[in-house]
Amino acid sequence: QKSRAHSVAILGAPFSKGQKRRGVEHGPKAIRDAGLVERLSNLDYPVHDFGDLKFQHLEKDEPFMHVPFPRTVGRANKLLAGAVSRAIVAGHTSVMLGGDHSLAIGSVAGHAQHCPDLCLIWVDAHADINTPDTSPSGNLHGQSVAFMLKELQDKMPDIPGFSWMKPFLSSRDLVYIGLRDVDPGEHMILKNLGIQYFSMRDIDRMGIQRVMEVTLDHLLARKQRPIHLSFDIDAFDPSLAPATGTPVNGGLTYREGIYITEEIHNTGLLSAMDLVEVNPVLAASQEAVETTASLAVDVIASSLGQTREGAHGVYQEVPVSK
Ligand code: HAR
Ligand code: MN
Ligand code: MN
Ligand code: MN
Repeated sequence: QKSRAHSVAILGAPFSKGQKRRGVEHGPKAIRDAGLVERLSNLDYPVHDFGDLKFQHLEKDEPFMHVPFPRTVGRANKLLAGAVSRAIVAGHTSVMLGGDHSLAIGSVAGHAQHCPDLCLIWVDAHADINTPDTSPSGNLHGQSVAFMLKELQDKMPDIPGFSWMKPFLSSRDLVYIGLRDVDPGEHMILKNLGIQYFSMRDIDRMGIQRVMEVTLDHLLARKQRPIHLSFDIDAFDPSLAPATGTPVNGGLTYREGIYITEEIHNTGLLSAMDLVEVNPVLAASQEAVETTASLAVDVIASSLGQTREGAHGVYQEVPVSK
């Protein structure tokens, strides 16, 4: 079915404390510089760029267990949740530009405040479902989903900075696509909770067309509901998205990535999305930055309705000069 024309809100989230490498806070600027707003203006709805959120710097933020910057990450996500929630209430499709993937906590939580029946599609090389106890790194960008899931509530300690939120998502309302670097504890959780996921091996076996069919059927067959798409640029092969903090070989091709977003657009149910982990500082060259950022723009534009077969609308019939 066709989506009704919907306005788009762009929210920049220049934040990097969900992991230890510098530079991912420059993701929003790199994505805008690659022409995001111009590209979206070719689609037929208003685009509002609300600029960048201003995150507070906390002087004193001791690690919790081996988890760094818990209060800084918690507070940033609280701020982001409010911004996303307001964008949804105002009737926009929310597009959050990261920043690291810990920001999905606030983005999905804010979306869920007004769309409690939302479902989540997580496109990523990583599952980001570690708890502080299973996390090998301690980094919160590898734990975002664990904060959301009701089924993991009793496995999550009280992490300072996160008392503003409660888990809100059921594990059956989540599907992963693109996984190829999953920690042992994460694999245990995926299996234990029966979470639907498609690893790169599954994509090799089934093809991306079938993967999307099963994904959308799993999430939408019982009822139509708002979709949150959380897209980590490292889902793509590093040859396509080199400017990112934790690249993993054997990722999505360009066509697989765009097919995913086209299919999501075609449901007419996309309500909010994240585009995260573009890190311009880690690229080997300016060209590598531009390749990665321009891919991010393609993912967002295609999620919002840009097609590969072109668009009619300008012409009612084939024109002839008189
Ligand atoms: N699984 C590893 C950890 O928990 C690395 C995951 C983080 N990398 C990301 N997120 N870019 O998708 O530390
Ligand atoms: Mn991620
Ligand atoms: Mn990742
Ligand atoms: Mn459309």
